[in-house]
Amino acid sequence: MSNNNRFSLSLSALLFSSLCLPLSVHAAGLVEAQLSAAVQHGARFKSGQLVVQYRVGADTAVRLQQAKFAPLKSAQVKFLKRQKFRQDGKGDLVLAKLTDGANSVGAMAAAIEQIKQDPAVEYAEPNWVLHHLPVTQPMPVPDDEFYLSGDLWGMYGDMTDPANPYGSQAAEVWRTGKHPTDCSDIYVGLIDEGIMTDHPDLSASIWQNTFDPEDGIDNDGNGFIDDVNGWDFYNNDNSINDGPFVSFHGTHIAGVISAEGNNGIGVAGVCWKAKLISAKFMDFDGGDTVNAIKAIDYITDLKLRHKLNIVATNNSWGGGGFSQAMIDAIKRAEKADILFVAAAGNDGTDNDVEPLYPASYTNNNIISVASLDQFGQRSSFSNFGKKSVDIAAPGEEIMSTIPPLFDFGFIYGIDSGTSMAAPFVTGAVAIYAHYHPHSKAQKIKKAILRSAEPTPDFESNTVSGGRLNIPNALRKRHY
Ligand SMILES: [Ca+2]
Ligand SMILES: [Ca+2]
Ligand SMILES: [Ca+2]
Ligand SMILES: [Ca+2]
Repeated sequence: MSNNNRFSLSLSALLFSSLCLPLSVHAAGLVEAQLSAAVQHGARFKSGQLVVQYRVGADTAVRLQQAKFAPLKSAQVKFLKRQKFRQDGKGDLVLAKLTDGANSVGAMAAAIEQIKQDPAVEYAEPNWVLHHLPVTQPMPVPDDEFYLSGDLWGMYGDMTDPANPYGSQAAEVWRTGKHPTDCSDIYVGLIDEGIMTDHPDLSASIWQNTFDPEDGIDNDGNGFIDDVNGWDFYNNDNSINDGPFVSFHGTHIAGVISAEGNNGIGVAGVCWKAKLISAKFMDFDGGDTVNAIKAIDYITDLKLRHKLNIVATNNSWGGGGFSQAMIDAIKRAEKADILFVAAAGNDGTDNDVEPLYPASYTNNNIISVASLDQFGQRSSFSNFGKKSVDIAAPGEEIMSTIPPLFDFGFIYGIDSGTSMAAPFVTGAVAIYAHYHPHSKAQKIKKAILRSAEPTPDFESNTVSGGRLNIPNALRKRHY
């Protein structure tokens, strides 16, 4: 050892001794001061419980029996670790429960001091109360009936109860409670059939156009008189809720995106109460390209005209031939920073070989979505495409909101198709925008695709190679 080292050692020894209080004088006060400081910082100890460490070789049992040291006299004692079973060269460790209690800091300090007077005691300390360390309190599991019953597999994650690793994991986001799961700051265009606007699980999610109240005048000058919830391009009127037979598909999709969660009824969508703007262009027999383009442009214009925070449109439809006019409309949406989420199609075929429009157009704002089932496999009906289908999402046996058909009265039902997979991604876009305000469309798309969970059935036949994982998309850095 060099002189320098010796010098520094003796210096630190000097510093140490000068910083320590003379124990004989201040010991009792010191223990109390330490306990007080801890308690002032929020620490709590179990009333009357002391953890006592005896020195090696101490005859603990005899000492406890003799109870020479007052606080232990009538204590119940439990051996936590016996010396003979220890490898660390220490004596017995016991938990003493003082029957006459020691619930104040003063009483606890006094008990510790008395016990420490026994030369066989190495140390004594309180049994501190410990707790887990969440960032915020976790949110309770949503109380929606079909969430609890196990029917909403598409919303579940690995860690939820009920669980499904192939679900979108949306419920893991709700569970964190990190952000309020109220997406009413986010707007989504539903380019589809109409929506049952008075459905109890959807009424909070239907957009109310404050710029054009119902008064027979086109107050906001967008060319549509009283478009209070959207516009019906099929019938060219302002009613988007034209009965169950022309709202089934649209209502089901609406529920997946933003049905109200934790309201005690029915289902929960990915992004609760995100505002749905209806651009109805289909009836039960479908629609056409011209009305689809009008619907796309209607949503784009609303964003530009009113600065509504419209982040995506959901497009669970397709067919027909190539249309440059539609590509141009989707491009106009892209310029307004609106993602265009599209169902990949239900023919079980390769979109790279046989394109399905609009999902197969090459616009950068399109996210084309395939369907997976609750066992993580590609639905047999789902289209795929290494270059032209982006990601998979739950699309089989999806429980959601429906309008009551015939006289059955059910307002929840199961449906399957890439039509049902697309709204999971649309919901994911919405919840991303809710968590990360002002994110650009391309950033959101990248986050969703790059965080896809690798899934064998989609590895070689989608762009991302996997399935939607919403918490991953929210969490990771994707650049
Ligand atoms: Ca209007
Ligand atoms: Ca009006
Ligand atoms: Ca109508
Ligand atoms: Ca609900």
